[in-house]
Amino acid sequence: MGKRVSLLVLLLVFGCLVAAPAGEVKKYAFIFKSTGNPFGEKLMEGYKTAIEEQGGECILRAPDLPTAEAQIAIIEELIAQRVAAIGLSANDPDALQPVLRKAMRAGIRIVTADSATNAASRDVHINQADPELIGRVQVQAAYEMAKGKGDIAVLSATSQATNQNIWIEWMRKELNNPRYEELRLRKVAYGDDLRDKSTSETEALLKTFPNLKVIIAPTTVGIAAAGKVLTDKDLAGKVFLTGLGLPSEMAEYIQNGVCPWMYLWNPIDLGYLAGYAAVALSNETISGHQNESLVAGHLGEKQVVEASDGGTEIMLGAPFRFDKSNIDEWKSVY
Ligand code: RAM
Repeated sequence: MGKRVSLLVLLLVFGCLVAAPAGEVKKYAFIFKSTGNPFGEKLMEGYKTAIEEQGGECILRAPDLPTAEAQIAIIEELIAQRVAAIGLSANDPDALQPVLRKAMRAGIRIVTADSATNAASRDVHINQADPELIGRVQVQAAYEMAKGKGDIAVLSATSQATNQNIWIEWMRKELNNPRYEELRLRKVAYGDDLRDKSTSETEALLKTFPNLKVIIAPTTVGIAAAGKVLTDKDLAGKVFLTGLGLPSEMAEYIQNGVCPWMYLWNPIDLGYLAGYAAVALSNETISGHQNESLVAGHLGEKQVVEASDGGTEIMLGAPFRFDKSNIDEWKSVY
């Protein structure tokens, strides 16, 4: 009896290993930058909805710390699990290339969302909004808040984050306009998308630059941490905060005047679009080339276009401005 059971188990295991049964449910993974980031959780929620809507199985992963090394280890595991596609928000544009090329050679399709890898390491990128616009509007907001002059600082995520670095490049280009002659960018600090580090970096900025007028935080983790520091120190109306924030985390700081306004896009839709791209790539409905179109569930039809790094991308939409007039409507959505 025991022998027969183990033979059966052996046969079943062997059967699974040699060939995936026809019609097997495909697995689609998403790897965010790190755990403990509500923006990443919303993004992955949207990805999961898209995958399950299309009959796939979804695997969601994120390392404890936002490093390329940690993401490499996860990608190795997913290659072994023979997933159909990997979606990811990359912690480094180039460091993941060898492991992502290995995944691609194994037939796994790669779609980046939020933070891209270089063009050679992906099939397509899902871009939240035009990076030039994202960078420029934040400087324009700081200018208005500072009434044209004074010290400003940026509180970013990690120093390797592709998305934040592109936005900061555009901030610098905007600052080159003579209009901003009296607005001085004193420092770009890195809170690594960790709440504690973002808090201590904000405190250090306030200490080092006592005349600081505005902090721009192009990361939802950074802006929420800075919002709390400025609120606790009673600095509303003295040091202003703007950047990219989740309405659910920032409503309090918009209401109390610490952050007069900020921007973001819908992270759930961003993940959802990535999920549709992952399935379409795996089913070969699209190959990730320019001019293809993708029907992305409730988001409708989207175009694959050329990206500024020579690869391709699909754009979600335009950044949205949140202030006292609309924050209540959005704080329960994301
Ligand atoms: C943080 C992450 C993410 C970024 C948002 C705006 O949550 O760094 O990558 O897109 O902020």
